[in-house]
Amino acid sequence: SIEAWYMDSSDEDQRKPHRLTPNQPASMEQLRQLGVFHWKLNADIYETDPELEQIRKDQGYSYMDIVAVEKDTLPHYEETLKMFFKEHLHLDDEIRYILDGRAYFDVRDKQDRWIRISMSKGDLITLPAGIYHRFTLDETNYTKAMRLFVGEPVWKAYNRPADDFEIRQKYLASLQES
Ligand code: KMT
Ligand code: NI
Repeated sequence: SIEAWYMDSSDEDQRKPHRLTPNQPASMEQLRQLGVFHWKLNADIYETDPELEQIRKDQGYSYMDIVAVEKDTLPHYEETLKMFFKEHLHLDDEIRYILDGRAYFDVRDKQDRWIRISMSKGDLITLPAGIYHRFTLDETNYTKAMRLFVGEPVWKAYNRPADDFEIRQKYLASLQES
């Protein structure tokens, strides 16, 4: 499973872990209740991995591309990272598979507290449409991620507040049931 924890509220370097003292872990069950799902795969064989194939088939992830998030290869690196770290939502699920390096995905829990999810090579995560979240590199400053999508990808992000979207209301309603 992946490690996740509640964040402190300090504004210092987003790439630091920002754990509480003492550390307050968030469990996989808590993440599931927020609609966040996780698989651990063998990223060394992603090009031919039957497990990944099966997930893509089952979930309808027809689209995929690969993005390296590092200073020398990602166009508009600083700007893009700033954008990724602004709290936002999407109208579709966000599905990311870490092929190399590390990264953090932060998601809001039901009480609007930040949970930091530590992702490294082999971690595949799905964030539900309508969840407020953000993304950052950690202090190693490098990750390579596969982006998956059902059908033609739509990357548009809506920064918070985006509460009037139907998908946001639908997401909130889904939390009531879990
Ligand atoms: C998003 O919308 O939060 C992202 O795409 C995060 C970066 S994935 C390399
Ligand atoms: Ni996003």
